[in-house]
Amino acid sequence: MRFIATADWQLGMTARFLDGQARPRFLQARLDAVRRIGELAGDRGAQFVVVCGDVFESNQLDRAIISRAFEVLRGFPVPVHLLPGNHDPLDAASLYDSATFAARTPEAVRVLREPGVCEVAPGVQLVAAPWFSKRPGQDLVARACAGLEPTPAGTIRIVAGHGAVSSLDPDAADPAAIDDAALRGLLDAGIAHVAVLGDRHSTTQVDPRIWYPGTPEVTDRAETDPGNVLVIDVDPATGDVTVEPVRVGRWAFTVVEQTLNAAEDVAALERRLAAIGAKERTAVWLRLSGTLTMADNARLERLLEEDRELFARLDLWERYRDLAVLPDGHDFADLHLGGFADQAVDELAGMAGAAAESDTDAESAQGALRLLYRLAGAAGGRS
Ligand SMILES: [Mn+2]
Repeated sequence: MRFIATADWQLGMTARFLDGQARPRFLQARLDAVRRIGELAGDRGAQFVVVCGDVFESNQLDRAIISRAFEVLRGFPVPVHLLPGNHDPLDAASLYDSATFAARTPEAVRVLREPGVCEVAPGVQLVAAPWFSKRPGQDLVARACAGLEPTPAGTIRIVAGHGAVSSLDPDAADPAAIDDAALRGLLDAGIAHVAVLGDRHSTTQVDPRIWYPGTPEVTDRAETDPGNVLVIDVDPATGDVTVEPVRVGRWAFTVVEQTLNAAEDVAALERRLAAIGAKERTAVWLRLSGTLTMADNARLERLLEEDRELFARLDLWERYRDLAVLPDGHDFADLHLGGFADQAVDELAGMAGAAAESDTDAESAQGALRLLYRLAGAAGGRS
């Protein structure tokens, strides 16, 4: 029995960090990824798709987002089961209870509203753990599984939940964390064959039978392996589980780190940016450090200005901006650090100027001066 597990579609996510022109493309890209999931389900003979929470970015969405999502889901060849997560919980303002949702729900769409077992195909059950508020205050997966007898022979059972597992949760005291040790125990006891979870946007194997599919299209630069769904096979005879991550995402969020101390470093950055493919679907955060002359900095500014029009985003990551610009004709004498430091600057300037360019002492002296300049806060007029 084959199905597709996915999660965290975050439809309607606005991505303010992208350039204005890129935002509508990104919104569309999330829907395109969903369309590819439907195609994949058809191509691979999956019986259904389960989306483990955060299908929508929030309960307060433009109606057009729901209509456009439905237009895509209407093309799905198999049922698609939507689990409400922390972004789209079944609370009083739930999008799943809105008039728009109710009026136009496509044939293929089923909302997993009830915690516990739900028959999705002959001999196939989901154990759903939907969210009813943003702060459930308890392990919803444990609650959904409570009191279940072992899976009857000939039946396949899949747990579908949302939230951080305790072994990967930085907030160990979070009462809503999913106790993955206990969940493993339930799988060992035959309560279910496999568990699929939303919330973590990077594809993650917690255990060979406990997985986060991750988001099918990247949402944040911190994600390590986004853009996948899972094609999962459960052997009805043996209960063996096989999981295959399949890429459906097309966008990339990238951090580019470069130290810039000379013209050739700017040229190297230029080559690195040129080598990135599909720039219109790539957002780049630059972490630049070093010290440039006015002329080299002007070259850098030109490069960024030109490339900015190609990328979905290309900008300095302000938190990691550590780039200084030397005024023209700067001889370091105006650092005015005082006392021994001034004396050290004089000595370094002498060393840097005296020897040939290839001389490693001169290079280290220049490096030390650039560092001093940067540390002294004389960074191109910024204070
Ligand atoms: Mn999410």
